Amino acid sequence: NELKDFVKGLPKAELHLHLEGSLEPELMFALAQRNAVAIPYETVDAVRAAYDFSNLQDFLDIYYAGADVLRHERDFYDLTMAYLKRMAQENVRHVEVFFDPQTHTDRGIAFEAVADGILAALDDGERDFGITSGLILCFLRHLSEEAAFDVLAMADPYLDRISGVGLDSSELGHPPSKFARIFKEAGARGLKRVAHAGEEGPAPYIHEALDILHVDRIDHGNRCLDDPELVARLARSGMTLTLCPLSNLKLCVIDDMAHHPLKRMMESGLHVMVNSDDPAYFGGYLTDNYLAVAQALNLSRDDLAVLAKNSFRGSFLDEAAKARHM
Ligand code: ES4
Ligand code: ZN
Repeated sequence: NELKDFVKGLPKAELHLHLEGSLEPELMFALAQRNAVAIPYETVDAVRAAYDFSNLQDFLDIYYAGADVLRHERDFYDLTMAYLKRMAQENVRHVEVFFDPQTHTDRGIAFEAVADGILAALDDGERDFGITSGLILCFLRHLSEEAAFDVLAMADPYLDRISGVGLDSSELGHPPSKFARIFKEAGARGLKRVAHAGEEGPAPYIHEALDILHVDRIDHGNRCLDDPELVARLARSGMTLTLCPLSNLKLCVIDDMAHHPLKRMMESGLHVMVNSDDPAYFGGYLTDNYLAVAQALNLSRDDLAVLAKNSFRGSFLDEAAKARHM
């Protein structure tokens, strides 16, 4: 329909996408066969039926299990290329994608196989589709800060190809302050810093991400609305919040898309933008996420254009490149 064509046609960037969360059941089956890995599902439909979550941890358990089919450099290449192909069809011009190296290195997969596969696909995605990209290395917050230092050491030879570090996985009980030293080290090495905060965790976790981790963006950040002073601070500083509407619905962060805070956040002067988070698990890619909030919150075309502009404004592109997209 018309609105769908409008959103599809808007030049967009995606800044909150976990590559492992773009693993479609079809590719999971193909890789399971190629690598002779057993998976606990009979059919693609059975996989999709299992994607029924009541909170973040429910999802994470299934997401980490699914990643077990990723074994070789080529698997990471295929995963990344499938995502980029899809983005090319939706007029996505720039992506900054997350990967979770610990999910793989802890299973005995070499960091190099993961990074080389992803980076080769990102290069080919720019060559074939003109999609520019950044790669963000996420630390798993349910693991120790010491383990995060180990993964940063493995990434050392790749740091010129990594834009920044992030923080993801189980939020409650694992506040940003747990990672103060590793984020300081990452900053000293010239890396950008982002962190999931205020998805399930409370507003003080967003304060910690700002004051202790010195983040350049907040991933999710929904819960800032509990703290009006925090909202004012985020608005004043022009901090980008990477919202993920379908994710919030699937993980029961909201009970109905009509209750999604995106519109209230825009009205409060927050720099929000739209993302898909883990599209293979949450039932939609970037355009689907724009459409879900557009319909549920009655967004105007101007609102949607602002969201698309914010997606470039909040990116790590240089100012000249941003200007070309906006
Ligand atoms: C994630 Cl939605 C979400 N939250 C936290 N960590 C994650 N890793 C992948 N998706
Ligand atoms: Zn996320």
